[in-house]
Amino acid sequence: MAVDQIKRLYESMPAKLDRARKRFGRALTLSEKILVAHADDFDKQEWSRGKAQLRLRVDRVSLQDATGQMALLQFMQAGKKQAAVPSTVHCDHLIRAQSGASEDTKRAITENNEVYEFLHSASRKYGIGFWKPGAGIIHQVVLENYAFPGGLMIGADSHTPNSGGLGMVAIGVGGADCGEAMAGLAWEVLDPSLIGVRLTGKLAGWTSAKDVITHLLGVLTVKGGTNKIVEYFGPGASSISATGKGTICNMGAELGATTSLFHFDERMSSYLAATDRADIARLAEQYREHLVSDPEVLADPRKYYDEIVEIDLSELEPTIVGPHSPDRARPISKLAAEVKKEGWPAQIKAGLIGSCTNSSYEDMKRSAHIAMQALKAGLKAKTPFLVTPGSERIYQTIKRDGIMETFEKIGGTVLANACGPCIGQWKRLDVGKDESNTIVSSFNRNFPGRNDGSAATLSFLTSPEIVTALVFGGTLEFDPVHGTIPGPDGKAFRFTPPESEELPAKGFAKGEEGYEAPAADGDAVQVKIDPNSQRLQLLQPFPRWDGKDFLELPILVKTKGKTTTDHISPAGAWLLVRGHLDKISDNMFLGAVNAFTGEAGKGVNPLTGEAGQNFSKMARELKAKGQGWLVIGDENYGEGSSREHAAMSPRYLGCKVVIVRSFARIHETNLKKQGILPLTFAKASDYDLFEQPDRVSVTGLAQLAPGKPADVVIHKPGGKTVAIQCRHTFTDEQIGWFKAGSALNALK
Ligand code: MIC
Ligand code: SF4
Repeated sequence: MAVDQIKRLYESMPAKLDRARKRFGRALTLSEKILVAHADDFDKQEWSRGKAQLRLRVDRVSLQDATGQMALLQFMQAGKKQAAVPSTVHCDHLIRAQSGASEDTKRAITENNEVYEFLHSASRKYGIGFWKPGAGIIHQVVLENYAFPGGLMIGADSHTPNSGGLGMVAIGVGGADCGEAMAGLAWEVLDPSLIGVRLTGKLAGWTSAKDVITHLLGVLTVKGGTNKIVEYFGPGASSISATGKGTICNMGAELGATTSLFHFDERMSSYLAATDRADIARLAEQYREHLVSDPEVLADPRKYYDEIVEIDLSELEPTIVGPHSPDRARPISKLAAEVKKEGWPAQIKAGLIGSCTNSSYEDMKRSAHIAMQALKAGLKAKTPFLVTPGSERIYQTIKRDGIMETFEKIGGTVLANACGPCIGQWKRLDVGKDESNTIVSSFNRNFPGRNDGSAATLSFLTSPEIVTALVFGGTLEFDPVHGTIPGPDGKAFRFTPPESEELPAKGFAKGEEGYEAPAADGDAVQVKIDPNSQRLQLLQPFPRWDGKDFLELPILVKTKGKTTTDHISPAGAWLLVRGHLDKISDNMFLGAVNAFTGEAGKGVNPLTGEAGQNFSKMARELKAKGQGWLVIGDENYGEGSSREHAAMSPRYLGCKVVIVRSFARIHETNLKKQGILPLTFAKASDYDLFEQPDRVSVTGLAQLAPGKPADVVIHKPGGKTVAIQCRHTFTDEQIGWFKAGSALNALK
């Protein structure tokens, strides 16, 4: 965003915030200031945390190449000439990690040519900035170029909150939300509750930003942040670099939080200046009082936040989380005992650092500091070590400063500036399929099957410096903070804590940054989609609701336990067809654990009674017969990625209703947007009432109204029925989406 637009926003803030202070009758938190400053119509807007639906005007939209395909296809259906707000597309998710940066990027460009051509031509046409493959991971590139204090951004990726590290409200959403904002509509979100995290003490020694968030995940769990903003403040905050703050906000997505952010401070200023934005830093300094909470809030936070968590950074220990869930946290010193108790394989098969969460200069330098110590002591890495830099700037800078050489000396491979192994784009040949094994990374996600497609891989997440040290221990039983490993001379070797400056002393080195501006005349550009494409398919509108109740629907799947969007619509090889709804729908529920059988990806065919059948295949059979179906789900259903394929595929294959114990925010909205009815049990234990042969009706749909429970009847095989009540969170407008068949239909 141009600096004069930011200036206009800042200039408008004092008056808007004063109005809000008057109306609310109190001082404001930073989150509220940013939301208020972006209200579509402050006076008409109702403000009530956890209740009101906010209509906001966003400053930016960011898209990546996997979810961005659907976002753009939906935007194109709106028939606009240009994106109404500054937007960018980042090609990062489709590069497969195999042999190192340069070959992997070349291969990706050949393999994904069609998709890149589509994204490129659409970007040129609609006034969208285009970041080429290899330019970097969306969140790192956005942090380096676009994020700014006090801004509001949405992005079609759940880790969009990374920009909270620069004091921005940055929210992950589905592609439909992005398409609508780009079409010029106000963007809606539930007025979030606020968690205040008060930081005292100082980060020092081994402890890093990653430990703040992995620790907090242990405290709040993966659903603790749902429909909440996590706002960090307190004297400890200034001991964390801007990129460290980015790490914390990025991984706040794992809390299920709407977003996370820090108050503006001098660490943000230095980062802005180091990334060629000294003008924005100066402007933010000038408007500082509006880019932090009011003094009354800081003096008595409990009065202003719905929850308060206190973290003393000086007491915090390096933390490691996993396997299989990012909230399974413990200090590294307690890991060895747990590994023994649980019988997890202690040997580490791979160590990976980088990703959008942890690939700052500071992260790389601290990791290299550990690697250097080991090199000096003559130690050898015991496991493969993979590094994914977040951007071309980071890559060029670590190359110039000898950091890359250090990683290569310990046998590490520097991969492309892309998501790679973090999203399952990792061609791994060292372990057999279904072979139980352990990996450690500095990434943010560790759901089963996430990195290498194998649910038998146990993935642990921790800071990059701890990952680097573990690579030399080769086992989870090694605690790099307190323990020793044998050196080549037989003597015990102990690492000293990692050290690094936060920003490169010589500034960031720049290579070919990989940005391409949109065409001057968009009208002259044609969007390239081959009608015979195997990768892209133009969207057909979903059918309108026929006005009838849903009667006696079969249960396609009742999922048990964690059902992330990775379980509903896996990534990895399926990324190839993210722009082709029909083809990607073959992956539907491949990872979901069937509550009736315990099997993943398979169920009993409601038409034939046959067991062990693929969900997508069964759904297609039902669809061919004109028979709708429903899904029963567990807690925090749809956690994780923002991919709306997890809602579009079920919708496309005939799903009418999803009833769960609870939803993750983005997925619930995605279901609504695509015309599916998301319900939650009024009584969580009602989940247990559903059995495989049951049929389920949802009645009174014509009277569907905000706040009014929905009536659900379970029909048992003998003719017995059980009536239960379910809740929904539809607003009037959203009921309109349901009736129209999708939000997009309602728009037209
Ligand atoms: C992720 O980290 O899960 C992803 C891959 O970045 C997703 C987006 C996607 O599925 O393309 C996300 O976080 O939203
Ligand atoms: Fe990419 Fe992983 Fe970040 Fe998602 S979490 S944007 S897959 S690096």
